[in-house]
Formats: sequence, C-alpha cells, structure tokens
Amino acid sequence: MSEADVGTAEAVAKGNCDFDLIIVGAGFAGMYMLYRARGLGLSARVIEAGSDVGGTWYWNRYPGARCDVESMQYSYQFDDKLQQEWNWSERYAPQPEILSYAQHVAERFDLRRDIQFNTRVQAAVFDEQSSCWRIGTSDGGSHTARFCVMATGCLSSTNLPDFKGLDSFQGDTYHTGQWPHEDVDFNGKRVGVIGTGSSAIQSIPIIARQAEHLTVFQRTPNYTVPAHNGPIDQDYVARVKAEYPAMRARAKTMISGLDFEPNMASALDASAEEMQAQYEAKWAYGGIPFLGAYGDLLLSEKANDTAADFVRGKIREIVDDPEIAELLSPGNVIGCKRLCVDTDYWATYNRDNVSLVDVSGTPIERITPAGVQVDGREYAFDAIVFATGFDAMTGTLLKMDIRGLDGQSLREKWAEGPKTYLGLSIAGFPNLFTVTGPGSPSVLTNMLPSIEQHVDWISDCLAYMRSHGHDRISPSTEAEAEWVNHVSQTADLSLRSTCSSWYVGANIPGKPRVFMPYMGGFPAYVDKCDAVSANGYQGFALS
Ligand code: NA7
Repeated sequence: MSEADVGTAEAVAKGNCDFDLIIVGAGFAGMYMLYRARGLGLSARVIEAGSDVGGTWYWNRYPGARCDVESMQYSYQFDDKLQQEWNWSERYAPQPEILSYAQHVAERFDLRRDIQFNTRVQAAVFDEQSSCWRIGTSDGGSHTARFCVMATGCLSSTNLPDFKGLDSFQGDTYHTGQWPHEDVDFNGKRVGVIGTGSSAIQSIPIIARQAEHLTVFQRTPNYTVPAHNGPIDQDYVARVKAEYPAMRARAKTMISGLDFEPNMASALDASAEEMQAQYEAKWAYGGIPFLGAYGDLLLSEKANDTAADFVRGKIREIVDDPEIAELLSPGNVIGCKRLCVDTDYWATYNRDNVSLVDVSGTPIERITPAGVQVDGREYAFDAIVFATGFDAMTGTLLKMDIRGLDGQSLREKWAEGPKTYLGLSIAGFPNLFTVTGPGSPSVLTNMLPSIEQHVDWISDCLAYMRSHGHDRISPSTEAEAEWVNHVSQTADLSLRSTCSSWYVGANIPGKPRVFMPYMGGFPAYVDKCDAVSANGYQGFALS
C-alpha cells in the first residue's frame, strides 16, 4: 500500500482524525490500552491480525505452550475485582487458560466492540499537515488517528529460516508460533523438530509421547530448569489474594518485576557445600528464580560457571546415554539466552522413540520431499515442526511501513539497530508510542506489569497533553541518543549481552547485533519514566 492510498482525504483536509487513538494489536498491551483510552474518554480503534484477542497466547498454541512466569503473577493488576475473581488451575498457566483469561478480560470490559479482527496493519504514515497518523490495513481500509500505539508484542514475528527446498516437503509443516487452531495429532507419525529453544523444550516431551518417532535437530543446546508444575495450591492462592496489592508492590521493587527472594550474595563467597545446597534448593523450587541463587550469576563468568556446572551435572544425572548428555549440555553462560522452564525435557531423551541430531557443525543442508537432510543423510518424516523462534522485538514493527516526519521510514532509521527514547517513543515519529518497545525492560521482566506500566505512562501522557492543550509529542534526538547510549552501556555490564541470542538479534541473518531490551531493571526504569513525566515530559517536545 502506498502512502497516497492511506487515510481519509476528507479528515486529513479538515485537520481532524477519525480516532484519537489507533492501537495495533489486541494482546494484553492493546487490550489494556483500549481500556485506559476509554477511561480517558478518547475514541480508540484496535486493529488485530488474529481472529480474537490474546496476542502471543493466540498464536502460540503448540503442545505444551505455557507461561514461564507463575500464574498468580502473570495477570493484570489494574482491577482488583478482576484479579480476585479469576482462578488459575496450575502453578504455571497453560496457553489455553491464558487465552481464556484474555477472552474473559475482553468480555468483562466489553472490549471487542472497538477491535477490528482479521486485519493486519501494513502502513502507518504521519501526516504533518493534519498531525494525524494514517493507518493502512490488509483489507484495503484506512483510518486516521491523532495517536498511534504499537502494542505489537515482542515475540510476534515468527522466524522461519530460509532452508533450501522448504516448499518441497510432502508432509505437514508447523511453526510453533503459528500453530493451527485445530488439534494436531502426531500419533503414529515420524516427527522432526528443528530447534531447542523454549518452544521446542516445552513441546518435545509432549510430541515424543505421541509420535512413533521424534527426531530433534539441535544447533545450540539450551539450559532449562524444571517447572515442577502441577495443580495450583489453593492455600497459596488464598494467601496471595488476601495480599495481592502488597505482592504486586514487592514485585515492582525487583529488577525482574517478579516477586521472589533472590540471594544477593556472591557465588564466589560460598563454600562448595553451601553452593550445592543452594542450587539443589533452587532446582527443587524450579523455574526462572533459579538464576536468583546468587547475585552475581549474570555479572561474573566465574560465578556463572558454578550454576552452569550444576545444571550440566543434572543433565548427566538424568540422561542415560553419556554421549547424548554431552550433546545436550550447553557450554555457554547460563541465563545469557532466556532460561527455559520445562517438564521432563531431559528425561525425554531416554525414550526409545527419540533421537537427537547435532547440527552445530553440520547445518541442515536442505528440506527434501521426504524430510530433512544433514551431512548427506536424509531423515524421513511425516511432519516437521519448526521451533525456530522469532524476529524478536523489532520484526513486527519493521514489517509495517512506518513513516514519520519528512517521510522517514522506521526501517531506514533502525537500519543499524533500534533507537528509541525509553522504549516508548521514537524521535522523528511524533505521537507514536511503542508498548514494551526495544530500549525498555520488557522481555527481561514479567511482561504484564511492564505492559501496565507503559500503558499507564502513555495514558497519563495523553491526559497531560489534553489538559495542557498539546496535540503533538515527540522525543528530541538528543534525549533519544542519550537513552540509546545508556541502554547499550548498561547491557555491557551483564553477561547477557555476550552470547548469540534473540536479545541481540543474532538469530536473524543480517539483523544488526544490538542488545535490544533495557537491562537496568524494572525499578530504575520506572523511576526514570516517572521523572521524565514529573519534569514536564523531559526530553520530549510538546506542541
Ligand atoms: P528461540 O529461543 O529463538 O529458539 C529457536 C531455536 O531454533 C533455537 O534452538 C535455534 O538455534 C533454532 N534454530 C533457528 N534457526 C535454525 C537453523 N537454521 N537450523 C537449526 N536450528 C535453528 O525461540 P523459541 O520460540 O523457542 O522461544 C522464544 C522465546 O519465547 C523464549 O525465549 C521465551 O521467552 C518464550 P540457535 O540457538 O539459534 O543455534
């Protein structure tokens, strides 16, 4: 769609926009933004590519898909009745339940009437004369709005590597991030899974139980810690519900935005016995809090090695075949890539119907009509599952043709990596906001509180603009450059920036290698955002 095709000529000529706000995406960010916009009396329209709400949890329906944040914390807190009335069934909520929760929120607040489903935004162009964003959509439609909020998610653009012969495969293919809505039955089938990231680690144990044979193609082994998932403890639920606001407040003081008790001591000061006991306790508790075993696990390689060694020991303990255990053992920094949380992942390799193919030295050569070819050998399958991840954080934004002042495109602006002010706004793109955009803590934190913090900040900003008679806001290039610099310097302090992960865009050929999320932690980030708004939106030009 070209710029000329986008927009309502009449509205543009009048200097009016069709809506105060267009929100792109009806996941948790878009839904809450709509709720807040309505509360401010603003007219808003949400445009959503899927046929219903839920975002990430609408698309990622693969077997075993589950949140790696505990249920009682992975929910909205803006409405106490909502958090009191909703009941989670498991410690870690499975995808269908999170999707039901999103649907419940949509119904409870009657959100769907302002959401246009099955429509993808293709272009967003700022019209300088009218100060309206003109949004062009896949159905050929267009709308104008004073403000545009990109609530497009961090992991919403799937990555399907450009394997030779991809289209030649005669069997069924699936991507974990675009899973069909119908049940997929692997019973009696020969299945290949490509990838060993979080999606693969969650789905492999379940596919293995169904398939006649499962072959996993692993390029880089990954660290995972058991979830110890199960039915949620009702006493715990009652305790949390009795003190939900206090728990939420505690979580906000944590770097991760998660309420748990990290041990801030150095691993290097612990004796071998203390360390073993500490890691065993964390392993028994399960999940991402494992990385809170010591305060320096992501700061010192020597400290990190102690945790990595412990997990490698667990792999050797669980996996019967020492050669397979060795292949499954990651050699890099634990927590550098996002730590995975699993149910029976390592033990799955003890099954007779599961094999592991190491493609680290001999990449997948091609997809053939019968299956996958590696090192001259063909593996035949009835189905191939691509668990190959996402073009994270920037992929979805850059798929759209977003143009700001002077027709500058976001693709040009971000050619060397994303540049934002606070991960919320972009110099040269007035009245455009990104929820959990690159340069904000986003994926390094519990997403729900981070989403709410961004949406609240944007809502307060819109209210401020209205009360001060402003209709345009844009960050200065200086404020943006300073923030980009700060994000990059902060990333350098942590081991997280040292490996080839999707945090740095290393999984996408040609993507600039930049650590995208902000590593400074949730509390420091919130303080910065609050200081910016308290100082009359410091770093922004308002007119
Ligand atoms: P990830 O974590 O990006 O994992 C993708 C996996 O696919 C990973 O093991 C990749 O290996 C592998 N991959 C990608 N391209 C290839 C090729 N060409 N050949 C072989 N293997 C390949 O995505 P997920 O969906 O699992 O998880 C994303 C996030 O969702 C996760 O971090 C949680 O936050 C939830 P590589 O490591 O690049 O060598």
